[in-house]
Amino acid sequence: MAEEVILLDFWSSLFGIRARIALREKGVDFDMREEDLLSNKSPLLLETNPVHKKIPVLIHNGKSVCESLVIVQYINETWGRESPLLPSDPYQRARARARFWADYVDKIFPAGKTAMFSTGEAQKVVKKEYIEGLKVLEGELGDKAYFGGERFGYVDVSLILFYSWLYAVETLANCSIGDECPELVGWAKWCMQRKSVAKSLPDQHKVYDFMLKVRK
Ligand code: GS8
Repeated sequence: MAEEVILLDFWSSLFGIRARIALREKGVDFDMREEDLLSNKSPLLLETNPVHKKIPVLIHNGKSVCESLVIVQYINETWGRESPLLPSDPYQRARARARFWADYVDKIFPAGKTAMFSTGEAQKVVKKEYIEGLKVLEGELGDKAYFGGERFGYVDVSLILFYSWLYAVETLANCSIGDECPELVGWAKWCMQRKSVAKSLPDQHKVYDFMLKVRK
């Protein structure tokens, strides 16, 4: 029986990006369904994610999985075991390289978002918080090609979303992440060489135009 894989998504969604990349890394064909998040969420979204009512939702042969990091783990365990996104050692999987850092990304990201939508002193504070968080990640990356070493994996999938917002954050929050975190931006450009990433990240200028509209 052919598999049915549906991703409820929204083109500029940071979290949708994670699911898209993981599916493409594993070579899974999927039907990406664009949701109207502002005014008309589909009955399928409300039914499959009744708690948060948010995208992304992965529906695999009728069974739904919510929350982007949970979705990436599900994809990793379901398809392409010969090309894992997470290490096989439980300690490495939990703390040292993977889940801890993916969780850290989710903790610092709201500051980047707030920096685009605030002004004055408040903006200075969140901008500093965001850039400091990115610097911590840059330190963890060190001189490795990817967060897990030689292999593109879970933390890369979790963090690369920051690159699609780079231009918007730099312009709206008046800062240069490229100057502050050159190694991290270099890593992002390196990740963009992968088809799975290039195909899944929205254009930075399109995201900026969208953020301007949202800001208004
Ligand atoms: C966040 C999903 C989310 O915020 C995850 O999947 O990792 N922790 C979750 N989704 C947003 C779109 S992306 O900005 C969403 O669906 N928003 C609609 C709403 O809040 O009504």
